[in-house]
Amino acid sequence: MSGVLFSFEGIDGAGKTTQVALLSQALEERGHRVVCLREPGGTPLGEKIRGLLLDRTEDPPSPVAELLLFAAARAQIVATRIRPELEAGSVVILDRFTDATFAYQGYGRGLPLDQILSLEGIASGIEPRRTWYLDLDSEESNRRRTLRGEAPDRLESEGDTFRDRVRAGYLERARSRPARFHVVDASQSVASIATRILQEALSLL
Ligand code: T5A
Repeated sequence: MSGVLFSFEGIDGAGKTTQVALLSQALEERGHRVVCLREPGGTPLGEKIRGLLLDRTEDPPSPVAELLLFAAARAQIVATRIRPELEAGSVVILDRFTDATFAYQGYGRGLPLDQILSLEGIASGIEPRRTWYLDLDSEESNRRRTLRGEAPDRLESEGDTFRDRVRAGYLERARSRPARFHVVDASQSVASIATRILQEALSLL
Protein backbone atom coordinates (compact mmCIF):
# COMPACT_ATOMS: atom_id res chain seq x y z
CA MET A 1 0.00 0.00 0.00
CA SER A 2 1.47 3.34 -1.04
CA GLY A 3 -0.41 5.54 1.47
CA VAL A 4 0.52 6.32 5.05
CA LEU A 5 -1.54 5.68 8.16
CA PHE A 6 -1.32 7.95 11.20
CA SER A 7 -3.40 7.70 14.37
CA PHE A 8 -4.15 9.88 17.37
CA GLU A 9 -4.95 8.44 20.78
CA GLY A 10 -5.67 9.75 24.25
CA ILE A 11 -8.31 9.86 26.95
CA ASP A 12 -11.51 11.78 26.34
CA GLY A 13 -10.90 15.48 25.77
CA ALA A 14 -7.12 15.13 25.25
CA GLY A 15 -7.28 17.19 22.04
CA LYS A 16 -7.20 14.50 19.35
CA THR A 17 -9.94 15.95 17.15
CA THR A 18 -8.30 19.39 17.34
CA GLN A 19 -4.92 18.00 16.29
CA VAL A 20 -6.34 15.76 13.55
CA ALA A 21 -7.91 18.83 11.92
CA LEU A 22 -4.73 20.91 12.17
CA LEU A 23 -2.48 18.17 10.80
CA SER A 24 -4.87 17.45 7.98
CA GLN A 25 -5.04 21.10 6.97
CA ALA A 26 -1.27 21.54 7.12
CA LEU A 27 -0.63 18.44 5.00
CA GLU A 28 -3.26 19.41 2.43
CA GLU A 29 -1.64 22.84 2.12
CA ARG A 30 1.56 20.98 1.20
CA GLY A 31 -0.18 19.03 -1.54
CA HIS A 32 -0.96 15.73 0.16
CA ARG A 33 -4.27 13.96 -0.32
CA VAL A 34 -5.55 13.49 3.25
CA VAL A 35 -8.48 11.51 4.60
CA CYS A 36 -9.54 11.90 8.24
CA LEU A 37 -11.68 9.23 9.87
CA ARG A 38 -12.92 8.68 13.40
CA GLU A 39 -13.50 5.53 15.40
CA PRO A 40 -15.97 4.27 16.23
CA GLY A 41 -17.64 5.54 13.07
CA GLY A 42 -16.31 6.66 9.73
CA THR A 43 -18.76 4.55 7.70
CA PRO A 44 -22.59 4.48 7.65
CA LEU A 45 -22.58 1.17 9.52
CA GLY A 46 -19.86 2.36 11.89
CA GLU A 47 -21.79 5.51 12.76
CA LYS A 48 -24.82 3.38 13.68
CA ILE A 49 -22.60 1.22 15.88
CA ARG A 50 -21.16 4.41 17.41
CA GLY A 51 -24.66 5.30 18.56
CA LEU A 52 -25.11 1.87 20.13
CA LEU A 53 -21.79 2.22 21.94
CA LEU A 54 -21.90 5.81 23.15
CA ASP A 55 -25.57 6.57 23.78
CA ARG A 56 -26.58 6.28 27.40
CA THR A 57 -29.16 3.55 27.70
CA GLU A 58 -30.91 1.39 30.26
CA ASP A 59 -29.58 -1.68 28.44
CA PRO A 60 -25.84 -1.02 28.07
CA PRO A 61 -23.66 -3.61 26.30
CA SER A 62 -21.73 -6.02 28.52
CA PRO A 63 -17.92 -5.58 28.36
CA VAL A 64 -17.59 -8.40 25.80
CA ALA A 65 -20.50 -7.11 23.71
CA GLU A 66 -18.86 -3.67 23.81
CA LEU A 67 -15.55 -5.15 22.61
CA LEU A 68 -17.25 -6.95 19.73
CA LEU A 69 -19.17 -3.84 18.67
CA PHE A 70 -15.95 -1.81 18.51
CA ALA A 71 -14.38 -4.65 16.49
CA ALA A 72 -17.34 -4.77 14.08
CA ALA A 73 -17.12 -1.01 13.44
CA ARG A 74 -13.36 -1.36 12.91
CA ALA A 75 -13.66 -4.28 10.48
CA GLN A 76 -16.02 -2.16 8.39
CA ILE A 77 -13.89 0.98 8.32
CA VAL A 78 -10.69 -0.95 7.58
CA ALA A 79 -12.27 -2.85 4.68
CA THR A 80 -14.30 -0.05 3.10
CA ARG A 81 -12.32 3.11 3.84
CA ILE A 82 -8.83 2.67 5.27
CA ARG A 83 -7.41 -0.04 2.99
CA PRO A 84 -8.81 1.50 -0.23
CA GLU A 85 -7.47 4.94 0.71
CA LEU A 86 -4.04 3.55 1.56
CA GLU A 87 -3.98 1.64 -1.73
CA ALA A 88 -4.82 4.91 -3.52
CA GLY A 89 -1.85 6.62 -1.86
CA SER A 90 -3.68 8.83 0.65
CA VAL A 91 -2.47 9.98 4.02
CA VAL A 92 -5.10 8.52 6.36
CA ILE A 93 -5.40 10.17 9.78
CA LEU A 94 -7.41 8.28 12.37
CA ASP A 95 -9.01 9.82 15.44
CA ARG A 96 -8.52 6.62 17.53
CA PHE A 97 -7.71 3.12 16.28
CA THR A 98 -6.77 -0.27 17.71
CA ASP A 99 -4.79 1.09 20.67
CA ALA A 100 -8.05 2.54 22.03
CA THR A 101 -9.45 -0.98 22.34
CA PHE A 102 -6.42 -2.19 24.29
CA ALA A 103 -6.57 0.89 26.54
CA TYR A 104 -10.34 1.06 27.15
CA GLN A 105 -11.57 -2.51 26.88
CA GLY A 106 -8.28 -4.12 27.99
CA TYR A 107 -6.90 -1.90 30.74
CA GLY A 108 -10.14 -0.01 31.46
CA ARG A 109 -12.62 -2.90 31.50
CA GLY A 110 -10.10 -5.61 32.36
CA LEU A 111 -10.74 -7.87 29.36
CA PRO A 112 -7.84 -10.25 28.49
CA LEU A 113 -5.27 -8.56 26.25
CA ASP A 114 -4.52 -11.76 24.32
CA GLN A 115 -8.18 -12.05 23.30
CA ILE A 116 -8.17 -8.42 22.15
CA LEU A 117 -5.02 -9.11 20.13
CA SER A 118 -6.67 -12.06 18.36
CA LEU A 119 -9.72 -9.98 17.56
CA GLU A 120 -7.56 -7.16 16.19
CA GLY A 121 -5.97 -9.63 13.78
CA ILE A 122 -9.43 -10.38 12.40
CA ALA A 123 -10.86 -6.85 12.43
CA SER A 124 -7.84 -4.86 11.33
CA GLY A 125 -4.45 -6.43 10.61
CA ILE A 126 -2.85 -3.06 9.88
CA GLU A 127 -0.77 -0.75 12.03
CA PRO A 128 -0.21 3.00 11.85
CA ARG A 129 3.19 4.30 10.79
CA ARG A 130 3.03 6.73 13.74
CA THR A 131 0.66 7.04 16.69
CA TRP A 132 0.60 10.27 18.66
CA TYR A 133 -0.63 9.62 22.16
CA LEU A 134 -1.83 12.88 23.69
CA ASP A 135 -1.22 12.38 27.39
CA LEU A 136 -3.52 14.23 29.77
CA ASP A 137 -4.60 13.66 33.37
CA SER A 138 -8.21 13.07 34.39
CA GLU A 139 -8.51 16.43 36.08
CA GLU A 140 -7.67 18.41 32.93
CA SER A 141 -9.79 16.04 30.81
CA ASN A 142 -12.77 16.78 33.08
CA ARG A 143 -12.09 20.51 32.99
CA ARG A 144 -12.00 20.64 29.19
CA ARG A 145 -15.11 18.54 28.78
CA THR A 146 -17.00 20.62 31.36
CA LEU A 147 -15.99 23.80 29.52
CA ARG A 148 -17.43 22.34 26.33
CA GLY A 149 -20.76 21.99 28.11
CA GLU A 150 -21.96 18.78 26.41
CA ALA A 151 -23.65 15.94 28.28
CA PRO A 152 -21.15 13.09 28.81
CA ASP A 153 -21.63 10.01 26.62
CA ARG A 154 -21.77 6.50 28.08
CA LEU A 155 -18.00 5.98 28.18
CA GLU A 156 -17.25 9.52 29.35
CA SER A 157 -19.55 8.77 32.31
CA GLU A 158 -17.27 6.01 33.58
CA GLY A 159 -15.38 8.35 35.92
CA ASP A 160 -11.81 9.13 36.90
CA THR A 161 -10.74 5.69 38.16
CA PHE A 162 -11.67 4.14 34.81
CA ARG A 163 -9.93 6.96 32.89
CA ASP A 164 -6.80 6.55 35.07
CA ARG A 165 -6.64 2.86 34.13
CA VAL A 166 -7.09 3.76 30.46
CA ARG A 167 -4.28 6.32 30.69
CA ALA A 168 -1.98 3.79 32.38
CA GLY A 169 -2.80 1.34 29.58
CA TYR A 170 -1.89 3.83 26.87
CA LEU A 171 1.38 4.67 28.63
CA GLU A 172 2.22 0.97 28.91
CA ARG A 173 1.57 0.46 25.18
CA ALA A 174 3.65 3.52 24.36
CA ARG A 175 6.54 2.24 26.49
CA SER A 176 6.51 -1.14 24.79
CA ARG A 177 6.22 0.29 21.23
CA PRO A 178 8.62 3.23 21.17
CA ALA A 179 9.20 3.15 17.40
CA ARG A 180 5.54 3.74 16.58
CA PHE A 181 4.18 5.63 19.60
CA HIS A 182 5.13 9.17 20.45
CA VAL A 183 3.86 10.50 23.75
CA VAL A 184 2.90 14.17 23.60
CA ASP A 185 2.23 16.29 26.69
CA ALA A 186 -1.35 17.33 25.89
CA SER A 187 -1.37 20.10 28.49
CA GLN A 188 0.80 22.24 26.17
CA SER A 189 -0.76 24.82 23.87
CA VAL A 190 -2.63 23.64 20.79
CA ALA A 191 -0.10 25.42 18.54
CA SER A 192 3.03 23.93 20.07
CA ILE A 193 1.60 20.40 19.94
CA ALA A 194 0.58 20.92 16.32
CA THR A 195 4.04 22.20 15.32
CA ARG A 196 5.82 19.17 16.75
CA ILE A 197 3.38 16.73 15.20
CA LEU A 198 3.59 18.36 11.76
CA GLN A 199 7.39 18.17 11.81
CA GLU A 200 7.26 14.48 12.65
CA ALA A 201 4.60 13.77 10.05
CA LEU A 202 6.54 15.53 7.30
CA SER A 203 9.66 13.55 8.19
CA LEU A 204 7.70 10.34 7.59
CA LEU A 205 6.14 11.30 4.23
N1 T5A B 1 -13.50 3.84 22.57
C1 T5A B 1 -13.14 4.06 21.27
C2 T5A B 1 -13.31 2.60 23.18
O1 T5A B 1 -13.68 2.40 24.34
N2 T5A B 1 -12.70 1.60 22.45
C3 T5A B 1 -12.32 1.77 21.15
O2 T5A B 1 -11.78 0.83 20.53
C4 T5A B 1 -12.54 3.06 20.52
C5 T5A B 1 -12.14 3.29 19.10
C6 T5A B 1 -15.18 7.61 21.55
C7 T5A B 1 -15.32 6.86 22.85
O3 T5A B 1 -15.19 5.49 22.55
C8 T5A B 1 -14.16 4.92 23.34
C9 T5A B 1 -13.27 6.05 23.72
C10 T5A B 1 -14.20 7.22 23.83
O4 T5A B 1 -14.73 7.27 25.13
P1 T5A B 1 -14.98 10.07 20.89
O5 T5A B 1 -16.03 11.10 20.91
O6 T5A B 1 -14.50 9.64 19.58
O7 T5A B 1 -15.52 8.90 21.77
O8 T5A B 1 -13.68 10.48 21.68
P2 T5A B 1 -13.44 11.56 22.75
O9 T5A B 1 -12.06 11.39 23.22
O10 T5A B 1 -14.51 11.50 23.80
O11 T5A B 1 -13.54 12.88 21.91
P3 T5A B 1 -13.44 14.28 22.47
O12 T5A B 1 -13.88 15.19 21.38
O13 T5A B 1 -14.07 14.42 23.82
O14 T5A B 1 -11.88 14.48 22.77
P4 T5A B 1 -10.70 14.90 21.85
O15 T5A B 1 -11.01 14.71 20.42
O16 T5A B 1 -9.48 14.25 22.38
O17 T5A B 1 -10.55 16.45 22.22
P5 T5A B 1 -10.94 17.76 21.36
O18 T5A B 1 -9.92 18.02 20.34
O19 T5A B 1 -12.36 17.65 20.95
O20 T5A B 1 -10.75 18.82 22.52
C11 T5A B 1 -11.56 18.83 23.68
C12 T5A B 1 -11.69 20.27 24.18
O21 T5A B 1 -10.42 20.72 24.65
C13 T5A B 1 -9.97 21.84 23.89
C14 T5A B 1 -10.79 21.87 22.62
O22 T5A B 1 -10.95 23.17 22.12
C15 T5A B 1 -12.11 21.26 23.09
O23 T5A B 1 -12.94 22.24 23.67
N3 T5A B 1 -8.54 21.64 23.65
C16 T5A B 1 -7.58 22.22 24.38
N4 T5A B 1 -7.62 23.10 25.40
C17 T5A B 1 -6.42 23.50 25.93
N5 T5A B 1 -5.21 23.08 25.47
C18 T5A B 1 -5.12 22.21 24.44
N6 T5A B 1 -3.93 21.80 24.01
C19 T5A B 1 -6.34 21.75 23.86
N7 T5A B 1 -6.63 20.89 22.84
C20 T5A B 1 -7.97 20.83 22.74
